Amino acid sequence: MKESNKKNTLGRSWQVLLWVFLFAGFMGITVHGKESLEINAQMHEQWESEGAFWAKIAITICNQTDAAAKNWKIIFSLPEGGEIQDIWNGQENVMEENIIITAASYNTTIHEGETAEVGFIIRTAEKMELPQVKVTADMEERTEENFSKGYEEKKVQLQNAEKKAHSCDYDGKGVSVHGQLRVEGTQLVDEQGKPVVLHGMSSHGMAWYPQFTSEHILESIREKGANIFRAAMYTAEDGGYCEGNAQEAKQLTFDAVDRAIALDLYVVIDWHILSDHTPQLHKEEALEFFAEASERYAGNPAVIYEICNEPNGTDWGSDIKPYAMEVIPVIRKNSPDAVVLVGCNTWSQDVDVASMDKLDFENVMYTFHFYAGTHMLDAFCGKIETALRNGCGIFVSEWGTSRADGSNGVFLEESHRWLDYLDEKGISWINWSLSDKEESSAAFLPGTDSEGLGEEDLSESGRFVFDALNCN
Ligand code: IDC
Repeated sequence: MKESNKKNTLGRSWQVLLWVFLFAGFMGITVHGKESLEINAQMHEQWESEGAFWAKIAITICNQTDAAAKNWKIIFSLPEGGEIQDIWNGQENVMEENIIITAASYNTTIHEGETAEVGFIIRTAEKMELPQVKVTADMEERTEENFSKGYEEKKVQLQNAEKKAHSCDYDGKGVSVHGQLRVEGTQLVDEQGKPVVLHGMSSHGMAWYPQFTSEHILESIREKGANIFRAAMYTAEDGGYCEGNAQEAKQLTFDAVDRAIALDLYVVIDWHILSDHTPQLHKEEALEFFAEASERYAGNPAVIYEICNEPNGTDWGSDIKPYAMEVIPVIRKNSPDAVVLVGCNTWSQDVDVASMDKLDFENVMYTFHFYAGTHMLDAFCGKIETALRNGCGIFVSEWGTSRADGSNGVFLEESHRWLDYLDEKGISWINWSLSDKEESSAAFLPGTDSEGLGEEDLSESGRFVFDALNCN
């Protein structure tokens, strides 16, 4: 894996049209010294597959001026036969031998102190270096109104934008470093009280794809930067815990949890309700299961309990909350410090509803689930923000790059926007799923040998998500 990092500082002028030339090198033109439009281009990863070279490139434009930059364009050329395979936050146009990337519908203007990030995957016949890149933008004319904000105020905005664009609090470290987690305000924090963000992968149904929860697979995700694994134990579907398979389902789950603990990963034990709609339906089994699980893992800082995956067609106040109020004390009796995740109605989307009638327990987080092809960020982030405002910590214990049926897509641009948003909010996430099922949300291609896993076995979703596990 190779990383090159080229940064250029360029001046701006107050002409309506500003041309900025960026070369992969350290060229800078300073016009006004203290204010600039800054471009950062990085080649994150390069790999060889299908007889070609692939590279993931990310370009960030930071507008550090005090005017809006509009209609930006990124222009570069690729060696013969080279092409863009996938792009997010921008659109590709080909003009003779030039590739011109223009804005997506939602980021044509980069306001003062803000950034635009574009990412793409290129495929070339030969191994390549970061191409020379030229960027153009139209700068908004300065008016009294947009100039009146003080430079100091701008500077703080710029520093924040810079932080957002180039850093990430996530460090991928595991239980031996972070220890017992707890919830402070709405933020998950570690034993030292430092905010912590977990990224990881969920199993598919433990009864159906246990081979993708092997030591080898868990080690592979850890190597990619994961620090959490979720064992999804279906309750109602065929092979589910409440369908006459309690012993087998439990054993598969505990075995996987043990492997994750041995690898220093945090691990979520997920009571995966789905077609059973309300957690009340199998409450007795849940109480028994969580009593046993919390006794087995009593005091183990790695273990997090998710007590109902996705209630649907039910009600928070009359069904889910009362269920949580019975299950949480059962867990806390054995494992008083354990973090507990609670699902909400509408497949764990109605965190806003739950936040208006909160649970009266410490160290509880509410789960929000999304599938990037179905649940658009703009339409759903309001629910998260309401919940946060009401003091509820949010944990994305399941999300997919596909549509909500686990298939179609993948929707990488939308996924990217979601992950940026979660990073910004310091929200942990777990992706669905570790399996080779013929559905686009699966991280592996059909027929993958779980013991001989290689980069070529990753599906489009797998490639995207495994890369995002480690967001540096
Ligand atoms: C899906 C699986 C699919 C399986 C189906 C029903 O991907 O192979 O046939 O469940 O068992 C969820 C659920 C999760 C779903 C997933 C994708 O938590 O169980 O898995 N999804 O549909 N919520 C929204 C989407």
